[in-house]
Amino acid sequence: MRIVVLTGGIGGARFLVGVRAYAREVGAEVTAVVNVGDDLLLHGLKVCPDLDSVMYTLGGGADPERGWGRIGESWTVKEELAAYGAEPTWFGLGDKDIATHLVRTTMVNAGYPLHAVTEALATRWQPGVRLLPATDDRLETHVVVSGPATAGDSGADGPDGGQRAIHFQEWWVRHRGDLPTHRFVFVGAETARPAPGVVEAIAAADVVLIAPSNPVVSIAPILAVPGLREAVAGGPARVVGVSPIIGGAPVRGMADRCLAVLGVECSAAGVGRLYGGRSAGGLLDGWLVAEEDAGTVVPELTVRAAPLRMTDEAATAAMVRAALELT
Ligand code: GDP
Ligand code: FO1
Ligand code: CA
Repeated sequence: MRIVVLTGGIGGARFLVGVRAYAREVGAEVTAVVNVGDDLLLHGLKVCPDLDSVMYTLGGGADPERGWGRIGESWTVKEELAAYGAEPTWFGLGDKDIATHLVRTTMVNAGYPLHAVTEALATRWQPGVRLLPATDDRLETHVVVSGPATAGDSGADGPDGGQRAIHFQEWWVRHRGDLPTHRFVFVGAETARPAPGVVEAIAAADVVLIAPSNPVVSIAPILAVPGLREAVAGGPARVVGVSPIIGGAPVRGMADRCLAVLGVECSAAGVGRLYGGRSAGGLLDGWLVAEEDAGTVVPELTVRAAPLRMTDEAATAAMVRAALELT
């Protein structure tokens, strides 16, 4: 059995721990197609937050509380950079984490495509599933905001007075999204190509799972890569999604704020409708919601309720089993 998972970072990484456990049980092979929209260049280093969250979490090196970066981290370089006033100081790179970015940046500068770099880094971490970036090309989530620009803000003032685009990380990490926000833009999406192996994995899959990741800034940037949405919607595999929203709220993070920008209701039904039923032109055959949201109805979609909190590997594996029973 072959399973493909579309995933972002922290939430998706936790989900993949359950998918891996389930796959070991039934002898399935798993390919994770990971969002690259969060990626950014800083201090000369290429940082890939979602790929790293997934790699560290599956490899046992992630800080379980933060969900990103390494466990047992130190921040000496970060403090030294701040002492030089080297911006941005609002995005902290841990000392251990920096080694990952140095290896990645060295390989990218030597001409290796991101999927090859990811494979090389994963050799150390042995995540137990195949990790593929959605694309090797530049695709960055930027956020169009307005409101007073503060010193050091990136993005130029747009023609419509005061609106400007800032990188998703600046929007989220520096401003916690507390700015008038107009839309999300996936810079580079028009010319990005699926990374080698992605379309093939989807075409060969028995099941495609959409992780309970942030639908707006984790899953949408994957589907924005030309050819990927069609590969999923038009592929042979059953497609099942898992709701990141329980009882009208995200379990953590800012998916509520992102959905509000799109004018999508922050609910299991709202996100189910956003992905849409495949027979109605959308993506999904099945939609797994929390027991709190039992009774959710999405046109043209089979909805099922199950415990949806990823408290540990066994709970998540049970969630995965419930999702696969929808296929
Ligand atoms: P990010 O890229 O680091 O933000 O991580 P993801 O986009 O992959 O996942 C973030 C999403 O995971 C959030 O919208 C959360 O609501 C969701 N999430 C986190 N923990 C759980 C959980 O235990 N159950 C469910 N259903 N969703 C969760
Ligand atoms: N999130 C923060 O809130 N503050 C940080 O300083 C920060 C640093 C950081 C460094 C490397 C990395 O891979 C992730 C980091 N994150 C930080 C988390 C990151 O913004 C999120 O994991 C995702 O991009 C959200 O989807
Ligand atoms: Ca993310």
